[in-house]
Amino acid sequence: MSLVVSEMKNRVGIVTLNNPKKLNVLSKELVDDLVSALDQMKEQKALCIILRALANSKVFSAGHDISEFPKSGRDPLSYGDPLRLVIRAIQSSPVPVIAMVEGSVWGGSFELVMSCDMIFAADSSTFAITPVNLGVAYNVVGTHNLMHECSLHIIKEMLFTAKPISAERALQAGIVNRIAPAAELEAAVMETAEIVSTKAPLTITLLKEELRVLNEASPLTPDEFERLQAMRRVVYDSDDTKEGLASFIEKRKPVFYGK
Ligand code: YXS
Repeated sequence: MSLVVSEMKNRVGIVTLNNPKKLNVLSKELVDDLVSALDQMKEQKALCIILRALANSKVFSAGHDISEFPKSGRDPLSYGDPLRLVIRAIQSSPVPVIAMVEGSVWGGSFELVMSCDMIFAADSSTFAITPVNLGVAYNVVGTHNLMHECSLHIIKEMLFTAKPISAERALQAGIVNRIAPAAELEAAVMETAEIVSTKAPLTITLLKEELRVLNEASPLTPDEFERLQAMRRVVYDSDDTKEGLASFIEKRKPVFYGK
């Protein structure tokens, strides 16, 4: 049974994360189903896509499936890994993807909703990005994706504390487009999605791709990239990474020693 449910309403595609038992963790299995659902939407010529969880979800997604992290010594977020695949699938979708957020958003699923073209959130939702809780060597493209969407100070606060921020703060920070009471959220998102689906699709696809390419343009030299990769290797090879992942599994607070 697919961990993602999709349906079409007129020319709007609705893709629902449907693994509440596992808090919609971005496991390889769920990501494979999510990428297939996005491909299906393309075949069915959806003109706008809504990405959501089940109604009244307490947790939108608990982020990367921690049990799928490599034990150690391997890049946990390399180009072909599930989180990277699904982020690129959303960014390269030819039509706008609107994240409709209810519940708490954690870790890689924060980057997932940030990679969407718009974010509409229930006023009770929260957002957290948590590599510092686990000692994860977040990857360069992922960090680049996060820094565009709001002020560096806000994203540094979120990254360095791993503390969730409220929907209200996310709205003030320009992270989300709109917040609404959960009961009114679906109607607000559908209204926008339906408007988008009546506009010139070729122009929308062109604008989305122009904005993606311009947004991602960065004067990063190959030498600088490799220097950052070397820094990442020190992290993902570290005892701290092992401690972060073990502490989560053992349900205790991690103790990091910076090595
Ligand atoms: O004890 P059991 O076997 O029932 O399992 C528990 C949790 O271990 C499990 N679980 C997860 N398993 C794998 N990957 C996860 N991300 C994950 N999150 C939770 O689900 C079962 C129920 O969890 P529990 O008891 O904590 O539920 P709760 O309702 O009390 O709390 C829900 C959460 C989401 C607030 C809590 O589970 C939580 O804080 N989860 C971790 C959220 C998180 O830090 N995610 C980031 C994952 S790493 C990632 O996405 C990025 C790579 S990064 O690290 O860089 O941000």
